[in-house]
Amino acid sequence: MRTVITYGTFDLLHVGHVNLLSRLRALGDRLIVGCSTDEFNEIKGKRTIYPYAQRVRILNAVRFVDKVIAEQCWEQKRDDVVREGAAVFAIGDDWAGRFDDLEDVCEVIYVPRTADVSTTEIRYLVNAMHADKLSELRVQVERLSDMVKRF
Ligand code: C2G
Repeated sequence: MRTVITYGTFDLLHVGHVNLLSRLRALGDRLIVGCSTDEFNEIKGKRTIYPYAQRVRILNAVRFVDKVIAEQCWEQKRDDVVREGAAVFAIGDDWAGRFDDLEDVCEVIYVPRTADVSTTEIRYLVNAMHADKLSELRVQVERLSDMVKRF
């Protein structure tokens, strides 16, 4: 049983995350995901839309994921790798080089990120759509109030 382990926030799960989870699962027979807790995201300086419990539930629904654990700090990876008997630590190549120190306990692999998709971008697009809707509503309210004034 070849276990692969990875870590991340996985907020607003999107195709970049699914591509990564699929690729990592294919590296072994079992994929464990360390999902960043809300408290750890504060340390990472990341704001999330979905709270930790929802992000865990969504990850558990992904067929490539076999087990989800809490990621509470940067330093837990080594202990997790040993406890879970992980043969591979893998993560997107935006982290290339950052976790090479784990090479004495497991293989370290950085896989290419999926281009042109990110949680940040999705949040921006949703906000922009919301802003368009708001300005449309504002125009309609102004038209209505003009009509009311005329009667
Ligand atoms: N990812 C990807 N392609 C994207 C977006 C994300 O392959 N378009 C990958 C990232 O490289 C990462 C995983 O999906 O491997 C999760 O990404 P995030 O939720 O942004 O997690 P991150 O903030 O990178 O947290 O200790 C490690 C950190 O917890 C990683």
